[in-house]
Amino acid sequence: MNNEILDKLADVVVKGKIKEAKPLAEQALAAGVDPKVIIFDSLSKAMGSVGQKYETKQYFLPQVLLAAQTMYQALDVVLPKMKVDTKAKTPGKVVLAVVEGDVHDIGKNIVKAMLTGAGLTIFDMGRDVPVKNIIDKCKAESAEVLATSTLMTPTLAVMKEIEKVLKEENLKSKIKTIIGGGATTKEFADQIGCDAWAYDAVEAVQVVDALLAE
Ligand code: B12
Repeated sequence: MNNEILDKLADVVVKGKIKEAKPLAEQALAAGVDPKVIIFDSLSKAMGSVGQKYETKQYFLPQVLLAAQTMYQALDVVLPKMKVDTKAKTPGKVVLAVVEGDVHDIGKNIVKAMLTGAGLTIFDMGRDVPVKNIIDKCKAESAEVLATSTLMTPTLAVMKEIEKVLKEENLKSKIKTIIGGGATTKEFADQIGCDAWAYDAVEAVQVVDALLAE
C-alpha cells in the first residue's frame, strides 16, 4: 500500500503532474511513511529518472523544469515533517550556497532541512551565488563551516576559486569547508584542498558534525 503511494508519487514527479504531488505526499505522510523515505526512495529517485530521460533526449528542459516544480510541491509538505535522528553534537554556524553559475537547488534545500533539523544554524544564500558574497557572509557571521554545492561540471572551477580565496585571506584555519552535489567527488574535494565531501544530505549531517567537533 505504502509502496504503491511512493511509486505513484515518483510517477507524478517524472510526468510533471504538478497538481497531484501535494495530495499524494500528504497521503504518504498520513499513511505513516517516514518523510526521509518519501524524499530519498520516491522523490529523489524520480529526479534520477528525469535526469536519465534528459540524457537520452526523451525529455527536454521544459519537462525537467516541470518535474522539478512538481518535486518542490511535494517537498513543501514533506520537508517540514522530517525528523533528523542524528542531532549535531557540537552547535555551529553553517553558510550554505549553490555556487555561481549553477541554479540547481533542490538537493541543497534538502541538505538545508537536514542540517537545520540536526540543530545547526544555517545561513542559506540560495543558488548562483558569487564567491565574494559567500566569503563575505562567512566572515560576517563568523561561520565555522562553509557548505557549497554544484551539479554541473563547469562550475567545479568556482569551488576551486573559493578554496583559493579562503587560503589567500588566511581563513582556512577558521572555516571548514564541505562540498557536495552530483558533479563533485571526494577526490575532487581532496584535490582542491576542501576539508570534506558528502554524498547526500544524510551523510552531510554526520560529516558537518565531525567537522565542528575538530
Ligand atoms: C532538475 C534539473 C534541472 C532543473 C533545476 C531546478 C532546480 N530548482 O534545482 C532545471 C530545469 C532548472 C535545470 C537546468 C539546467 N540543467 Co539540470 N538537471 C536537473 C536534474 C534532472 C535533476 C537534479 C536534481 O534536482 N536532483 C534531485 C536532488 C535531490 O539531487 P541532488 O541535487 O543531486 O542532491 C543530493 C546530493 O547531490 C547531495 N547534495 C546536494 N547539494 C549538496 C550540498 C552539500 C553541501 C552537500 C554536502 C551535499 C549536497 O545531497 C542531495 C540530497 O541527498 C539533473 C540530472 C541529475 N542526474 O542530477 C540535471 C543536470 C544536473 N542538469 C544539467 C544541465 C546541463 C542543465 C542546464 C545547463 C541545461 C541547459 N542547457 O540549460 C541548466 C543549468 C542552468 C544553470 N546555469 O544552472 C546536467 C549537468 C551536467 C554537468 N555535469 O555539467 C545534468 C546532470 C543533466 C545531464 N545529465 O545532462 N536542471
